[in-house]
Amino acid sequence: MKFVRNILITGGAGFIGSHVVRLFVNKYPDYHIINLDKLTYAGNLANLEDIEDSPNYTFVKADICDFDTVLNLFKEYAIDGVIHLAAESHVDRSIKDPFTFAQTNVMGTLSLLQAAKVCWDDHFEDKRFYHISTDEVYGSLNQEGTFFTEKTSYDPHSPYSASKASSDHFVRAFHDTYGLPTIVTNCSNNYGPYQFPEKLIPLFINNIRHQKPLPVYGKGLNVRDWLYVVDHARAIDLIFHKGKIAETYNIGGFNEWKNIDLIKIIVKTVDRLLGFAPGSSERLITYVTDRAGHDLRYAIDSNKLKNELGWEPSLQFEEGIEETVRWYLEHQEWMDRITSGEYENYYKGMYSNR
Ligand code: NAD
Ligand code: TDX
Repeated sequence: MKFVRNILITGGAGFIGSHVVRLFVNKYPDYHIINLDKLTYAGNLANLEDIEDSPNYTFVKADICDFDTVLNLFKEYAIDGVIHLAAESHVDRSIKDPFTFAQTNVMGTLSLLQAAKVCWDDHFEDKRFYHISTDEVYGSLNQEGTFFTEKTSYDPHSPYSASKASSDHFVRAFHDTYGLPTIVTNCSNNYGPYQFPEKLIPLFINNIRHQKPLPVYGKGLNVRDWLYVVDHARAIDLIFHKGKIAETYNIGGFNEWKNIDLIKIIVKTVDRLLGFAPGSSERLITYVTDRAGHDLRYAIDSNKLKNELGWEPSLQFEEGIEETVRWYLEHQEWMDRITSGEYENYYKGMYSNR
């Protein structure tokens, strides 16, 4: 079959990537979606079982840092668009092992940029290199009522955010130096189905289910802006098609929560759905040593995206959390499969140091 576009999505077996792959495969049957993923501990093909046999979908297991393989892929599939999500994504891991973060997030991004540049060979019409990044590159907001805008200076504090900031700079440099048609978006914290249970929301849902301690870093007063992952995928679709080359767009939910308040909502919801006495699992809350360099507050101003492209989150937070908790409780097998083996050892190791 001849496809009208051949799109390389990296990191498609991860949390956000799997939602983006699913959306594109289902919505655009005339696009060929090539999912390039190394399947690290965070990549899981079970996230894509519902679309894996689609005629417009191809999975390739490879490392984005392997330049020759990436270049061959660009040529073999005549790639004309890239949506780049592959990354090491967990801040706590970056504190323990910064090298892997620099390697994948910086060198891997550079390898993709260079492959696009070489393969597209200055024929940039109808081409697009879209890099997915994070609000964490902007640092921390210490004053209430202030927001990160697209003009906020970068001020990353963790090895994770430093590596993402570096990759963002490389992407913009490839536009400014070679004219590569790039777009960057910086998004706030995502939540929803298929998130690896090292991240706050799925970790806490799972721990409440098993009546295990809920490790709250510091005093639980750090603030994050939460966005339902399907709304992020919708924004990516819109920006990939309608965003302006060389622009940056912030994506967020205008939905700030102090960790401890969010945790109490999760406790209430899980307790209700599992038939525990309401709020009884609050006794599992355990304050632990704070994360090193823990940013106090993130809050995104996504008005540019709203005003220029008409995007807004579709789901209210209460609905999103209810749906998310239900999903994890109904997908215990998925959770059990990925919380065994390597992850179990890592998790034990993390807390033995505290
Ligand atoms: P994730 O950790 O769930 O998934 C990352 C995926 O990348 C996995 O499938 C993994 O196998 C793959 N990968 C890792 N290293 C690779 C390599 N060297 N080569 C090929 N594939 C590799 O991450 P996520 O939470 O879905 O985040 C996806 C992207 O979105 C990342 O770039 C992240 O920085 C960004 N982001 C995430 C959030 C969030 O809240 N999760 C918010 C804003 C931005
Ligand atoms: O056990 C925990 N206890 C706790 O108090 C964990 C895992 C987290 N936390 C706190 C730290 C943060 O303030 O909860 C907040 C959220 O933590 P994470 O889920 O680890 O997310 P965060 O560090 O905010 O980063 C996430 O959002 C931005 C993603 O992991 C990044 O990939 C994304 O760029």
